Amino acid sequence: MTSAPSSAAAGLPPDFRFGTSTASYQIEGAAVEDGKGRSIWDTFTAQPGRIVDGSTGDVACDHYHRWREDVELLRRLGADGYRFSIAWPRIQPTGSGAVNEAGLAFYDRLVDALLGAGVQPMATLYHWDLLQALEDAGGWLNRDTALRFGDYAGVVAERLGDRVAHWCPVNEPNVVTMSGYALTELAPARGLLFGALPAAHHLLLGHGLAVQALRAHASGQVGTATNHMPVWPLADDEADTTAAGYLDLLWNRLFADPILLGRYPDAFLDAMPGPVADDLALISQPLDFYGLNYYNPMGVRAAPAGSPIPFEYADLTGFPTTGFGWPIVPSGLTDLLVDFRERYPGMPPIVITEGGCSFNDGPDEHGVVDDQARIDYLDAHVRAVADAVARGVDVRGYYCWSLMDNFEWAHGYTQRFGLVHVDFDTLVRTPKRSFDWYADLVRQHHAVRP
Ligand code: GCO
Repeated sequence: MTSAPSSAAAGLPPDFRFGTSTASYQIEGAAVEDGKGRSIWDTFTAQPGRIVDGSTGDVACDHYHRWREDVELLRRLGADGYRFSIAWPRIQPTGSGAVNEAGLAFYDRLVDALLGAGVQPMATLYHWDLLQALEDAGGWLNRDTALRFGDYAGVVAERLGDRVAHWCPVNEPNVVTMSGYALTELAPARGLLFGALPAAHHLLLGHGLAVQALRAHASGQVGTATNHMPVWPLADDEADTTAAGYLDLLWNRLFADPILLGRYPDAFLDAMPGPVADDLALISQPLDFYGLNYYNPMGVRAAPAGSPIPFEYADLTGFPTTGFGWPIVPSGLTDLLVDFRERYPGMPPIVITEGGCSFNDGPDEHGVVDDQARIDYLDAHVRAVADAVARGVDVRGYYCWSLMDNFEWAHGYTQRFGLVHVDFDTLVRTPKRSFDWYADLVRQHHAVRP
């Protein structure tokens, strides 16, 4: 049995929640089952060259059929909470109008099973799997998509609002905007550069409309799940520092300021479409928590003269890295949390709604997955949260990405983030040593509760 170092959670508040996160397209499979509509990820993964290993989420972890087994894993883990996402295409197969009862019933059963296992459900309403029918009408560039999203949120809230403990309306609106609409790494791969900015506004408007619907029909806490990174200049010179300031505005402030301050950074205000002032009143409705996904800091350098955008992503050096090549910088999380508290004094409590690492360890000859690197990553980052708490930041939870290995978007099944190993040929689940470590951590933390 792997015993967690008791100091890992030392200093965290007694009611601090430990959980894990997943997302519908990344784990469910059942891509065309029970009336589900076509999503932009069904389209994107069918296009040659989009996914590094040519795979799709058609089967993924087959969670749609194996959800009882996965809930049992969560019960064994002893997690306080489980963050999953609801596939809009299962609820409204055309993106509006008629509701698909089979889709709602799936999540109804899942929520009841989680509660039965003593796990608090945290539901994300949008984790990137937009209806293709809505994308064909402009997707998040079209204000109507935000309005449809608000309607969808109301449908889900009416059905699950009495039992879901925490809600995250939109997962990472910044990643959707930057990687899906400005660039072409993720679906729908529009490559619009600054032409993508209206999508940012409509994703945030969708967040606001969903908050309104949840407040009307649900009893749980409402928050966010935005990816935030400290942006570090590669060189300590004016050019790279200016580039870092610009990317910090674009990646972090453009999405946090509207929600937490009710305004856009001046540099972007004129780029936003529609009745922005009215929209910002919706977008900045009070929240019960601010969900923040942290993996690592981001390096940046100034772009060459004449480039369409004034910065270039750049790999940070001098740090250990994950199997994905991402730098491992726990102090970056502490700094980010302290910075948020200082920038947004009146902000609600923070929950780390995603944090984790990719290491591709598999079962050894004894069937043991010895992923010590993941244990070290999680230990260091839980301690980094405790450091931020010691410096006065109100952090209420840490949700490890991910419960199980799953479909890692454009990287297919080549990157493993799970506490549980999945054999994608047999779909057999094998809890890794990090699963046992995390279970011990949770048990030890529960033991200190009054
Ligand atoms: C994200 C997404 C997850 C990813 C995870 C690892 O943060 O990009 O929410 O779906 O799989 O972060 O990249």
